[in-house]
Amino acid sequence: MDDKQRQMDGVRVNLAGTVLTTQQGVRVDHTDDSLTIGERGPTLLEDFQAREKITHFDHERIPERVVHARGSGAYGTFTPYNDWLAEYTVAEFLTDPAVSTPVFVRFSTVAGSRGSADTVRDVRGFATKFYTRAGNYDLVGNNIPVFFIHDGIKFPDFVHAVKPEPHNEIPQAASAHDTLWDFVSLQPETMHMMMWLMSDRALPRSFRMMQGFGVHTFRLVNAAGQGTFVKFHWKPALGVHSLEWDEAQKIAGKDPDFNRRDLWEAIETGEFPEYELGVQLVAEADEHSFDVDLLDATKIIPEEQVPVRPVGRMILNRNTDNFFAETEQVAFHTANIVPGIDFTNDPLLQMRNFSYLDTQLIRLGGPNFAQIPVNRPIAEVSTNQRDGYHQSRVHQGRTAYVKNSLSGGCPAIADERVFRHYQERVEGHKIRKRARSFQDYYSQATLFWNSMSDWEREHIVAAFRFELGKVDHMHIRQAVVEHLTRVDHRLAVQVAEGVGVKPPTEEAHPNHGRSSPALSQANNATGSIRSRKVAVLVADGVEAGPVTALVAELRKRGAVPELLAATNGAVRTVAGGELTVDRAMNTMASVLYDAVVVPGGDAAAATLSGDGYAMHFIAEAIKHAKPVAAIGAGVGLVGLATANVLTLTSTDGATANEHGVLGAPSATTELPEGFIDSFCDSLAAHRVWTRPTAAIPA
Ligand code: HDE
Repeated sequence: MDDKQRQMDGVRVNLAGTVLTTQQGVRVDHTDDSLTIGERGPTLLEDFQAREKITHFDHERIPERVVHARGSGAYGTFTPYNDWLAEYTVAEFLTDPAVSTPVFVRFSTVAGSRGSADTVRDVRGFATKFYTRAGNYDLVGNNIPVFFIHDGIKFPDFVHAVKPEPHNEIPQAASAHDTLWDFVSLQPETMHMMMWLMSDRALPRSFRMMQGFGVHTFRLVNAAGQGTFVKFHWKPALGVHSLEWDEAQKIAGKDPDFNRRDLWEAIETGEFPEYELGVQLVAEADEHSFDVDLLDATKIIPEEQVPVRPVGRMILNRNTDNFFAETEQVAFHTANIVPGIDFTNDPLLQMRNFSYLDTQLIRLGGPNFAQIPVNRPIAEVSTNQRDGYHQSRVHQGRTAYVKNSLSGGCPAIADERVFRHYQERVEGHKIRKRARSFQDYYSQATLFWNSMSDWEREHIVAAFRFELGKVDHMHIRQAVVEHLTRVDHRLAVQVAEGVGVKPPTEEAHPNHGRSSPALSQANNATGSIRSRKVAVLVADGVEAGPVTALVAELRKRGAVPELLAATNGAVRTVAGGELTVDRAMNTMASVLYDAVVVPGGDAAAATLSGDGYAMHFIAEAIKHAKPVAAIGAGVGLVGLATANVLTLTSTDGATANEHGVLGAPSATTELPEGFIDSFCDSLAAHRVWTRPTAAIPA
């Protein structure tokens, strides 16, 4: 049991073995009918039981978050690897490997409302509450390292633009509409972030397969009071992987809880999500040695310039007991910091330090939200703050002020392990003006574009075409293209051609040619197939030998194969045995899997070839660039499913063909050597993004 669990123990309620009562503890014997006069008479006001129940029900909802309303949370621990960071910070939770700090993490989308789908094109929130022994520290980050704007005063404008349009509340959780792109076209500091948003980073395959970033430059402070600039990074142990856009849209219908379910199931099955915390450090003396301003949250420091140094590991190992009590009521605040960490003058961060506390007051209904179990520090809390809505502490004694003589001077002012603000000399005129050093809007958008692999670029172009193609006003499409030409001329021309506006004629702003390979997802895979879901399509007459071997080996390596057939139950094998079906095909879809296996057996293949759902299942997996393995008669099915648009099968049985489809047509009793390894390699690489899928109907 970790510290946080222990601390929550007094408030957990388990109704097993209890009897039903009212809120006042009065036992009740009849809850199905309200109190009336006679069988058909009016309901009585004195029915306190019904009134209490209905009143409570009427008040069950609290306002959803203005942004990041849709979220999923889990508990875990963070442990530093060693103490190397102690030179830079006094924060024990980052420097003492003997201390495992409990955490609560909430992942979220930004634009959609609480019930919206998980797989929309959006930034993902990655907010971590560290319950440290020195108080709570909240690292409230995103899965994209930069932001749309650089001054917090623009945030309401941005959010109003991206949210559903006010006259008709359309579209839900989508950026492909006029107001967002109107905003973008008039606020070019958004360009870097928009490149990320149009990339696959906005479509994570799993919360367990995305990076996290603190975004702002923060400050570490050591025992001598010296400051060092710091950028925080989370790197997922499973590598960075994304969905395909068509797939993401379909999942939004087939399983709107796709990412939430993935997180929940991973933890339930002991496949604990893991992330490494890393830091980029910049000495104060080097603050001005970059070609961007470190206080500008629309910029990164390329990892090639300042390496990300590993600090420790976070493991999420416990699901919540109650979504509302924990995930909904968790209150993050950028100003929840502990000794050893401090702010910088980043104007976005400064405004957040106001906003998060303010928002909790209205959302959680008063100033005592830190007493809600999920928000309670494990550090001792001893304040003179009193009363207010939902006060649940019973303070004893007659003083609520310092200094005092009546309570022995308690709580006393500590003189060690206290938070001391970093001392920074600041001088200047009071002005309302954009910093000159913030006015480079394009160079890092270009850096991002230059760092992408070919397939990532294709996806970005397709995303711009999709999004702008949904914008009704042609002048907005044109204006965005004019900004894009300052990012990269070829990109702008391709987008313009796709959305029917005038392509920019000349390259007035030559591409600077610099890149940062660390930004490409192609360089962020880890070779693991753990928890990847593989659909195995079966029917009566399946050749069991080879597929059983494949399934067993996939399980052994940590993947999750599932057998799907037209109906639940079992299918008969050629040899007269049975294979248990995990799921009926009509309850699932290929978009919910990472790969598909089509086993052999003539009768099974014949049945599946006549099942439109099965054929669509295969075709769609091919369309979405997923690894596909076909065995024996299954090989023919793959060709059939895709109307032979591509040459899809190789015949040697051990290596995937150029389109990443693995076929072993003559394997009846056992698989060719190397088949399983090839399939696993392909699964670890996640997708065969080079497969030409455009012509495949699905
Ligand atoms: Fe937030 N943001 N934000 N934000 N944000 C909120 O706080 C806000 C910004 C982020 O899982 C709200 O409790 C302003 C950047 C996450 O509960 C609100 C500005 C980044 C979460 C708010 C920003 C974020 C929030 C809504 C511009 C990435 C979800 C409810 C100055 C580094 C936390 C709430 C959770 C939530 C305001 C900018 C990330 C309204 C004013 C930059 C992950 O307070």
